[in-house]
Amino acid sequence: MTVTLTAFERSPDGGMGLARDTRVRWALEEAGQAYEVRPVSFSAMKEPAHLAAQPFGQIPVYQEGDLVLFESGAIIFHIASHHSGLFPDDANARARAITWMFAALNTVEPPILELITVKFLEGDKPWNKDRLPLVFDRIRHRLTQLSARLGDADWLDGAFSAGDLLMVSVLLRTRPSGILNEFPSLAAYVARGEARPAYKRAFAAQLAFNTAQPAAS
Ligand SMILES: N[C@@H](CCC(=O)N[C@@H](CS)C(=O)NCC(=O)O)C(=O)O
Repeated sequence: MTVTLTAFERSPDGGMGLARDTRVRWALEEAGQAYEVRPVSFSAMKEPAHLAAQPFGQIPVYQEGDLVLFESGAIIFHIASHHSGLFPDDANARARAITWMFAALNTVEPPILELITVKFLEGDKPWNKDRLPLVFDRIRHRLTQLSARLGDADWLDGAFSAGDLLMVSVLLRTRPSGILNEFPSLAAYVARGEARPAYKRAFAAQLAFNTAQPAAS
């Protein structure tokens, strides 16, 4: 069945791979599932047709026949559940991989998103210079804990899983800040994720897509 992924017509990051369609592309590549991409403009994202699929007017949206999904975590859970390679066979190990998916999205990503908000949406606010160091400290705290848990292992719990895919994707969003350089083991963990052939294909595809589109007006 054809899988269609809705992505930014032109990502604001210009193809750095930080928009959330990249993590879904990566999961699809790991799963060996071909997909098509449907571009959506910022204005069309807020129109009823898109809101029917994504109630918050965002990307990504995943379509597979009659099934329409939003939320990158739920989409990757669905892909991992229906293909091999992203969840371990053992039931307990699978439950732990799912735990890491939630940890990536619920515990590690929120302070990273705060940084993006502070930098890009609240940059002109008078309190911005006081808030920025607090947000950096919250990220540092989480990265210290994550780094302690990872230790010198390659992946968070045995073999690479959807938990690592989401954790690496979330950590990549800190790259413009440079904060990952303070955590060499996490930087190496992210580099291992980026070195996976499936990630490379996903990154190249989103880059080609974002650089091929005409500039947004
Ligand atoms: N929790 C959602 C977040 C989706 C999200 O924030 N998407 C961003 C792009 S990465 C977006 O569409 N932003 C535009 C907007 O919110 O108007 C998910 O994981 O899919």
